Amino acid sequence: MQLRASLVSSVVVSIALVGCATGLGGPTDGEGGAGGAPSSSPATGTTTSSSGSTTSSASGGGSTGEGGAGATSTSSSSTTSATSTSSSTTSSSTGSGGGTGDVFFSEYVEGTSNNKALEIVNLRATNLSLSSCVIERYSNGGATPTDIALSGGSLPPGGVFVICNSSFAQPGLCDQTNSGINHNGDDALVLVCGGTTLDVFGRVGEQLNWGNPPTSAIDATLRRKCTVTAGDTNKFDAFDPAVQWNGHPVDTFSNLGLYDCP
Ligand SMILES: [Ca+2]
Ligand SMILES: [Ca+2]
Ligand SMILES: [Ca+2]
Repeated sequence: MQLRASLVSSVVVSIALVGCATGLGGPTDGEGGAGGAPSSSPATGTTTSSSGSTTSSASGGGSTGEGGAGATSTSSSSTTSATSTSSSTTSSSTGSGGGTGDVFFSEYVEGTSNNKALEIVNLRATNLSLSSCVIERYSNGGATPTDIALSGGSLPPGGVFVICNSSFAQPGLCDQTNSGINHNGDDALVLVCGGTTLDVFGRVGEQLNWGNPPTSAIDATLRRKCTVTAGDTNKFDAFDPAVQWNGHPVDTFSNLGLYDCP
């Protein structure tokens, strides 16, 4: 399938893969490309177009970047401490979706133990300076946030950035780790870049495990619906994750670092 895919035009590949994306989705390729890369993945390590085609069964047009990001983040997997590698973000420069929206949370992981992560996508037409951004965590209905600064370089149009708890089970999927990524279902999370609120998960001031399984803020992985192209900028209105998110089983990591929308 790899060999064949590399010979077929990308248009045909995209169409074919869109068809199977919903059914099979990320599980095989997401994990193979990113999680499996450190030990043995011959397919996605170094090549460009063929690795893009291979991983695109999970991610469509943004695949080339994602493959690269998974491979590069291998280096960060050896340093599971508090900082990130900026190289992992620049490698996602060929991701798709740039210019079609804004910057927002594209995935939320509230897993077992310390398996907490957030994915941010840049759908702007311009680069995003990650150092201009913070995630504010309002714990347990509190009104005062704890700030988690993003580190790394520039997130290009269509690029995705993954920040995880420092003890996340698959650090190779993370562009940055920080012990402050420790939400457990009743904590509002706000993405602020350049002083502007770009997205809000949850409702500030309210302590609630928002939603219901499988689309719940607790014990689930949530991915933003493709109809969403900009964040929710209201911190204080009622929050129902089912409106803008799709739920997946707890500890699903297969789409971290990927953005599948057309
Ligand atoms: Ca909490
Ligand atoms: Ca809101
Ligand atoms: Ca994702």
